[in-house]
Amino acid sequence: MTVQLSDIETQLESLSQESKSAIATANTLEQLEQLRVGYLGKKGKLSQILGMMGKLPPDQRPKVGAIANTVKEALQADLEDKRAGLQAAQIQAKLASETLDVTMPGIFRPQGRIHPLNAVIDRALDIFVGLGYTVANGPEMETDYYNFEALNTPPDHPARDMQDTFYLPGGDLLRTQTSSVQIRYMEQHKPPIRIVSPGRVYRRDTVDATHAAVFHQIELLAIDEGLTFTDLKGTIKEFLRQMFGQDLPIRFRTSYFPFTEPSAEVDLQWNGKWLEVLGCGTVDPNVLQGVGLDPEKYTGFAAGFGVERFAMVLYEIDDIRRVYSSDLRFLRQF
Ligand code: 2NL
Repeated sequence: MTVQLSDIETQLESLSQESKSAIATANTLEQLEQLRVGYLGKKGKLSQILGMMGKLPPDQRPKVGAIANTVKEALQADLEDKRAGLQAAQIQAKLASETLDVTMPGIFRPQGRIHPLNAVIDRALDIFVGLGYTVANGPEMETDYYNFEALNTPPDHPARDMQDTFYLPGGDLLRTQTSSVQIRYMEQHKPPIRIVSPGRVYRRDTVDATHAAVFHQIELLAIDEGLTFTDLKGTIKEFLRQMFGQDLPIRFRTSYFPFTEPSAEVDLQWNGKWLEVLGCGTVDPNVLQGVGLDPEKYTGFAAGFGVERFAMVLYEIDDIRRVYSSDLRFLRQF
């Protein structure tokens, strides 16, 4: 079979046409590479056509060679143009997909928040730590000794009544105050002592708007040589000033606790009314003696207050039961 020059020319022409439109419609770099192999590869269409050149008379070969070269160069140029175009488009698409629109509205994420009781505890502890106090914790289940006896509370004291205290089978009880923690601390540490004890306490109160059977108390205790009632007054005044964010009028009223002598209750003027906010006093010598401290050498002061009461005053909460309701409509207000 003979090969005509015009046949090869026609084939080269149609290869040129066909490749142009094929390259134009390629959508990906992978497709383009397949086209390159198909046209320009070792077994590609161009090679196949050139293979027929050997069957031409020698004088006709240079002309075909020249045309083939032109077709090849045009093909390479088209492939390169398309490759550059596809690559640019790929980068554009990547950039577009990764664009961050900083003006878009944010996504709402419901946030947890600090419970009002914890907010009061955190604030109070921060203030006392700022005054040099250490936080001390202890058990909620106590013996009669740590809850009452070591606190100079006689066996016939009404606080020991079954009506007021949760007794456990076996004679232990749920602590009615965190003073028990402070007795334990004094047994383990030498003065100077400055501690603050937050925690849950238990009373057999009838639950109403201002009483709960389980509530929270913070007590502070300072023991050192030469501490006076004046130190207590200054400490309480500074604590209340920081707690309420302003210097409110306060007054100390004589009171009685088995574990302090003298004892006082502190009132604070708030929205035109006197509110009782804490109890305090000079540590009774019997309490010091009980933990092995010489009352002739050491003196101390102590105070205690209810966290719920502070929360109710600070956040204007009308019913203590709301504080434990876990009602999000209530808790979200703080
Ligand atoms: C209140 C106020 C108070 C204390 C707690 C205390 C602790 C030790 C020694 C002496 Cl270890 N006192 N704590 C003192 C005064 C008041 O709490 O109204 N309690 C019934």
